[in-house]
Amino acid sequence: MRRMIVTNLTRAALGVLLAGLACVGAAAEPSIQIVDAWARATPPGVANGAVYCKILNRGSPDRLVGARSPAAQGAEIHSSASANGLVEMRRIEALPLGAGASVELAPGGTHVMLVGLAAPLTAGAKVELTLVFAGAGEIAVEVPVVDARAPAAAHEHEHHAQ
Ligand SMILES: [Cu+2]
Repeated sequence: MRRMIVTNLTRAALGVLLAGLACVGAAAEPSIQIVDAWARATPPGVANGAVYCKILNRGSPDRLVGARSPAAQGAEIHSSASANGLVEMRRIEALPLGAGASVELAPGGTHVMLVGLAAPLTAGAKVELTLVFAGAGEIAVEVPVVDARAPAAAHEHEHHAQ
């Protein structure tokens, strides 16, 4: 009987110790960091929006494999390439992130496309976005909406021919 109590106490102590270790682990710096995120403001009636950011990978090689946002029906990873003066976009399944790499999602290049916006993206508002990585898991970011029409004319033209 006495021996059983001791065992239980030991278990409890071990549990506290493990909980402490778990906390230390959670406080460690994440291997993936999202910085300088922004979304382009969209005029009324436009179905899609684009999000840009920098992804810093301080850990081992990883991949961005998906995204989602409550602001849109879907979120896709797109790459862009210029050919004969036209910017063409296509959906990619994954964006590789080498060890120690810094990858920039920028107008005219790779971006996260918000497909089927619930409402126009208004400058000054914020969009919640969750990026899904194969290794690092899910990372949520708050993305400020910025009015920046000029640099992305080609990109928007591709989506919304007028
Ligand atoms: Cu796109």
